[in-house]
Amino acid sequence: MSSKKVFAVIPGYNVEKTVGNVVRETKKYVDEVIYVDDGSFDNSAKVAKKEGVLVIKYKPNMGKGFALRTGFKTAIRLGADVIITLDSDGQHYPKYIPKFLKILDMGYDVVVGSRYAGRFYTFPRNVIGNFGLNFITNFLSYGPQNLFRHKWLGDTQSGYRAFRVEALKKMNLTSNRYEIEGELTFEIAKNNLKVKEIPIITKAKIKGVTIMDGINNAKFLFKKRFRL
Ligand SMILES: Nc1nc2c(ncn2[C@@H]2O[C@H](COP(=O)(O)OP(=O)(O)O)[C@@H](O)[C@H]2O)c(=O)[nH]1
Ligand SMILES: [Mg+2]
Repeated sequence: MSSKKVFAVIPGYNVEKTVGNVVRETKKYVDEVIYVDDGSFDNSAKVAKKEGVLVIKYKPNMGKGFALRTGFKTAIRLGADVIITLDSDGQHYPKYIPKFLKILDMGYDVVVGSRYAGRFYTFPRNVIGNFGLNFITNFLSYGPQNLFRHKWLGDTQSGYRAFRVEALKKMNLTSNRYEIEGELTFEIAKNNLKVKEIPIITKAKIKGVTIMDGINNAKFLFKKRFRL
């Protein structure tokens, strides 16, 4: 690891079964772990605290986007140079973190873990909804003119990413729930950030965001794009 201070920001909501393992594994690869919990009604926060990581806990439940934004602010205040986000439900394997850091060090602003290995043109194994949301998010973020310039992202909704703090500071993030994934993609495009996708393997979906989350995500970006 370089001399940069690397933080992981991990949001969680009722994840007591998985969060202990996730933060313990993540700690091996970063300087600080921040677990952000808003109103879980199980023992998630206690489990995370037992692992000796920084826990931010508040009520009521505000959503993943709000939790990430809270975590970003705290990490920046504590002197982070790099922030990695990953999920606490066990879908993301922390063992990829060194790879994210290595690529970031090659001069990128953002590294995105892509579940589709960056192969946008092959139809994803997931549902059509996922493909559609990916398409809409790219369209609204990068514009159609960039489709054939290899700018569109293969996975616009990935929760596993690494950011240089200077890049994150340029972003104007406002969303509270799952729209944050699309909004981060939008801000990566708007600020013309140097982004690299790396292939990641994730654990099979346990719960999954709903179609409604997808529609909300698209609606949010549409409003943001056209300043409605
Ligand atoms: N703090 C916080 N974390 C959340 C909230 N909603 C989801 N998360 C976390 O965000 C990650 C992704 O959420 P999940 O529902 O699994 O989304 P999916 O994997 O895209 O289906 C998980 O680690 C969740 O625990 C929330 O309201 N607050
Ligand atoms: Mg999940």
